[in-house]
Amino acid sequence: MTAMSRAKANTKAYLIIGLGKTGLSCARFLLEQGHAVAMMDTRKNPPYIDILQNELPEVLLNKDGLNLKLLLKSDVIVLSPGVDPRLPELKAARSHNIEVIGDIELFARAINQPVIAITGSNGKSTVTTMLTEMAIMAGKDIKVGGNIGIPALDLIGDPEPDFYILELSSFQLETVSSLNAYASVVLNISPDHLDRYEDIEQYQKTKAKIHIGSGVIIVNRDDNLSCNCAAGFQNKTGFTLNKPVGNDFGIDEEGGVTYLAQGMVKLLPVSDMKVTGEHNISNVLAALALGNAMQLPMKAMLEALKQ
Ligand code: UMA
Repeated sequence: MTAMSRAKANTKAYLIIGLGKTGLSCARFLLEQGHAVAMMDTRKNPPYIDILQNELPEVLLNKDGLNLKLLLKSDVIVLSPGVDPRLPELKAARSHNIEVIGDIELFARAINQPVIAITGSNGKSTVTTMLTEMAIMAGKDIKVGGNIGIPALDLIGDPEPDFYILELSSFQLETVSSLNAYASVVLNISPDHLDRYEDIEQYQKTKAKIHIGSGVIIVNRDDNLSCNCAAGFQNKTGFTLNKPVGNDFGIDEEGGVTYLAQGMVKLLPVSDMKVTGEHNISNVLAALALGNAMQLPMKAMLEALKQ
């Protein structure tokens, strides 16, 4: 079954909240699947209103804030990442057993090919870009999107790529339950977006949702909260700015030269890479660990780093 035809099987009344990039991608996708779609936005002038009215005039848009009566008429509510799921109207909808999901959950349910999922407080766009370059160098057909700019649902089409690579924010992860990424990483966690979460623990638990499933988990051994996210999972590979243990990725030295390394194997002198700076070495190690989980040839990955 293709990604498009699978979703067509069973039509429902969807209410999308937020007419930004994500909301528009959800409306296009759900209409294409034959579902009934309505939209709501708390802004008087949502950014994509003209495109919606020209391209999808059949979609009713309510701009008077969150209207509980309309919310309760829907089968499924799709939240844009900028909308806080703790809003009382959304709590009320959930208490009426209305499913509240986001675009990444819709995406996960529609696709058949593996997803590589990347989150973290810092460096997620850099790692996404590095991994993309490595996969292209290895000759893979990939599609890249998510928080980095292209909404995930805009990546869907036939034929599907070898891999989807998604940069995911904590906002996007709040409404995900069945991503089951082929490989995933929480690069690091520092206090961020704490207006949206009760505390750092809740923020960390939200980030940890990226790992739910049976894929390979990449863990930053130098970051306690990244390690906490991976607790309880078995299939793990680590990265560290220290000497790596087992099959982990890290840094090793010989004859005064610093190398990227996997376990005992020295891969490439750090000075041969285009990128510089300690945080970027950590990003490179994370990208190598993800690429390794994708079975990308090491030679191609290192070539990408040199270029
Ligand atoms: N908004 C309202 N009322 C609404 C809906 C939205 O006031 O009813 C506000 C939000 O609070 C937010 C803004 O409108 O301030 C945009 O929200 P949105 O959810 O409509 O955003 P999109 O245009 O769909 O863009 C989103 C991501 N934006 C956010 O998460 C805020 C984009 O990430 C992402 O590239 C895009 O989806 C495609 O996946 C941007 C971002 O700032 C780059 N991300 C944050 C970050 O990186 O720190 C998380």
